[in-house]
Amino acid sequence: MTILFCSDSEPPGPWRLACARAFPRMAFRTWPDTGARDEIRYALVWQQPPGSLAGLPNLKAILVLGAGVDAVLSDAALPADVPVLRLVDAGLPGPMAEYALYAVLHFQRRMADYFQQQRAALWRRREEMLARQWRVGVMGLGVIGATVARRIAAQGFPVAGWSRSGKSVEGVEVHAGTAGLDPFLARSRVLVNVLPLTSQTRGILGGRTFAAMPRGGYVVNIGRGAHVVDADLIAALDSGQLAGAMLDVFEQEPLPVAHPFWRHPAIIVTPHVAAPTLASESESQVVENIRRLERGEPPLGVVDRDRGY
Ligand code: NDP
Ligand code: OXD
Repeated sequence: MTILFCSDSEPPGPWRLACARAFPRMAFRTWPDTGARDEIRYALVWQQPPGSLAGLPNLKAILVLGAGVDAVLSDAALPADVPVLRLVDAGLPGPMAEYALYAVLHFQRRMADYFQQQRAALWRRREEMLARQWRVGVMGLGVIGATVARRIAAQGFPVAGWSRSGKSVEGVEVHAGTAGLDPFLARSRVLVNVLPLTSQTRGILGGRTFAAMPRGGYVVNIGRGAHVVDADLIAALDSGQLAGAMLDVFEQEPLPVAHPFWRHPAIIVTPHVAAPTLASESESQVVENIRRLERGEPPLGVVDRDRGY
């Protein structure tokens, strides 16, 4: 019985150790060194090479080493009848909330202006608004989005959230579905995106959304790069409809050197670091899922492939 590690970007070392500890009788292989393909029962994947999961006749589950499954599901050769399991929580919500809170405070406390003033040795106080006057909107109220919304609300910001179902989150004003989007955007001075990337959410951070926000708003994207229509974001910043953006994820990663986001004065770029997956935080969930499957029990974090998340 073999566990296959398939990733174009992550090192296998920590997962090799975790699997050796939990499943000493299973072999651990790293793609493309698959060994006998009919021995492979489980695939641990993150940005797998396209086609790498095809032709594995006894594969029982695809365990994604992250919360977002868009890259895995976009593989045309993904076996149709094998369950895809994602990480749920696994230490990700806390760091995501810290990143989002930092972004909100950075904008609210006018830090970009003060960084610039310091370079000119300029002592000048800027008008500031209290947290309670600074409305934040969180798109996506899942395991991560709900934590992001609660943490920002706990600092005194009025927070609203938007999701498909409109499930409630304590201390957060909730809006749901297509009908709830415009009222949600109209009240959100800062928009924090924590949606999964699906056919419904691709390009959601585009001109229409920015125009529905209050003038001079801010965007924080920690979902996926393809949520943003890059040209629309630059146009909204250049026209003053938006005042700033902090972006952690990009349609192409690493962000190409020539991309205009790197040099735009109102954009802060970080290299997909809001919440890296740490084996120490997530291995127990991966191990538990393999154990469940070995015992014939239902696994956790099953992705609904039709919904795309
Ligand atoms: P969940 O699946 O738990 O939550 C997804 C949320 O989005 C749910 O509230 C869901 O609504 C909502 N949603 C999905 N589709 C729509 C839609 N069409 N309209 C409105 N709401 C929608 O995901 P997680 O919270 O675990 O993760 C969210 C995303 O964060 C990941 O998919 C990944 O892309 C990103 N991420 C980024 C990281 C980084 O380092 N930058 C790290 C980790 C994750 P409902 O509740 O009704 O189902
Ligand atoms: C994830 C990520 O989806 O790291 O877990 O982006």
